[in-house]
Amino acid sequence: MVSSMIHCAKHPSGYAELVIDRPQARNALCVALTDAMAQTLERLREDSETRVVLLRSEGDHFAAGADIREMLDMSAETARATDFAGCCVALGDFPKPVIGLVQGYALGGGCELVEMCDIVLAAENAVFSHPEISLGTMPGAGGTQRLPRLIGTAKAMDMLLSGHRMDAIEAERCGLVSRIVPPDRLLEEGREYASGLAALSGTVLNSIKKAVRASMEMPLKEGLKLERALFHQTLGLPDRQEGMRAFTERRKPLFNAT
Ligand code: CO8
Repeated sequence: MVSSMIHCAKHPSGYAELVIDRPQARNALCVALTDAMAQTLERLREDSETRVVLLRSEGDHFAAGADIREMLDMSAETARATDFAGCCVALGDFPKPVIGLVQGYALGGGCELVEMCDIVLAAENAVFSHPEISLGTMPGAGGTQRLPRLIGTAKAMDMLLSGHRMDAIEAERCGLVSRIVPPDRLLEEGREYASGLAALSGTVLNSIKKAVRASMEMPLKEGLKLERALFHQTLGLPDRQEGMRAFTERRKPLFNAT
């Protein structure tokens, strides 16, 4: 059953808006919420009408991390048995582009969700931090693995070991954020961005995402091989024919027609 803490609305232009809605607890990521998010993402993964996901939160803050009250008495055995934090794989492995909109705090598990997004639009008041160390724990949904790949070891160590809070400007400068926007423009800019991407070829968007993600894991030679294979594949796509034909006919291409 999908929880009321997660909403999903499909937009006719081809993107889905996935909303974390638990502002009274600063969008803390309790298990019911992350399970619902995983279930929704599984659906969107298979949904041919959804080419892009826009992930955002209600309220003044993106997400204050895992639910500390829920974790208070959790034993290591329970965490292992329930694969606690494993549900975030659904976002980390999502094959279509994900745009994250961040306002206010993105802390701990909230910052890890941001690290799983492909494009991050941050409001000027966004703050990113990994305070797990101050609670006597550590990231469990990819923070120690994705963050250094995104911003480099020096900056990642600074955040992860000390809990250093990064503002939007620092986060953009070091590569955690794609663009900074005024808080009152965040949603509009996000929707425009999502509509723009959704009008492009879904198949090719996914191939680009796959190739860029592979660059974080593969040696250069293997990554280049993968890129070439995916590039060659695009030559057989109706979308590629449409894109190039539209260019020669001086009109706007109409992608995703098949
Ligand atoms: N968990 C549970 N409840 C929370 C959390 C949280 N992480 N954050 C805020 N809340 C609750 C508060 O308990 C409070 O509830 P109530 O009104 O019932 O007392 C309500 O939200 C409002 O909180 P504040 O009064 O503290 O609100 P402020 O606006 O003053 O402060 C902050 C907002 C700065 C976000 C502050 O609440 C805070 O520091 N929260 C904790 C942040 C944190 O330490 N996060 C790390 C958690 S550990 C983690 O994320 C490990 C990740 C592991 C994998 C994750 C898989 C999903």
